[in-house]
Amino acid sequence: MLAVATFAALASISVNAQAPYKLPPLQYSYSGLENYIDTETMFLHHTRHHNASVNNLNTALKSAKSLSTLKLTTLLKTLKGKDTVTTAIRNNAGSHFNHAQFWRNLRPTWYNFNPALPKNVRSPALNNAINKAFGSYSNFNATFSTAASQLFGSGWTWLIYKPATKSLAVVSTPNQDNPLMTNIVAPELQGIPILGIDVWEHAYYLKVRNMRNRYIANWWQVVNWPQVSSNYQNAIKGNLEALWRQA
Ligand code: MN3
Repeated sequence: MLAVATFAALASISVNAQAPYKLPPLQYSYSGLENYIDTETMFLHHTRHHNASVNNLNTALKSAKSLSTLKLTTLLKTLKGKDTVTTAIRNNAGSHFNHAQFWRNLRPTWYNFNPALPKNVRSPALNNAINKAFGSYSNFNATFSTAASQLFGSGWTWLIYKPATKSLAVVSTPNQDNPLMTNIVAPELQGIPILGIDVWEHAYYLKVRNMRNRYIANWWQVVNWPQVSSNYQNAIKGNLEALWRQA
């Protein structure tokens, strides 16, 4: 009996490899993006806002056991329905992916002065894809910034890879929705997110008050292009979990 019970426990652990979720640590200090994104904003955003999403997701998944065994990206793709539990999972699973990728897509500017770290440049493949979709990097930057600036209320603006056309696009999603949510976001907003900006006021209000455009301009200064280039490769390969998880 003991052997059977032990086997069952081990099986259950491997099946439930995804949930409960944990708050992933930042790969730099809370003060690492100072002058662009301030320490207090980073601390509260990570330890309060993102952490609350992780806790709320784990709570909601207790009422949806079959979803707790899915990978987060599979969960986002398959999630369907408007009931209370599904809505809680939608908001918090979206938030968990969105924030986990957001932190990873940023890096301190002092990294640029450390020759041991990769230079903050886009891969040739990503540059080519940006040029093909937008004409130039500056057109892409302007398109993305305008979309982020004009997003009404709270949400995210994304650079997505569209597998159907093998091309990049800029889209915005409300609240904590994510372009992977096949049954929830509109078809034209669907794709694989490789770079997203959080334009909820909690992401910038402490430092720049209502000046979202200043936040967007600051955010560009700390985008981690080697990471976004890697995200692009993983999007092409369909390695969706690699888009948010720590290696
Ligand atoms: Mn946020």
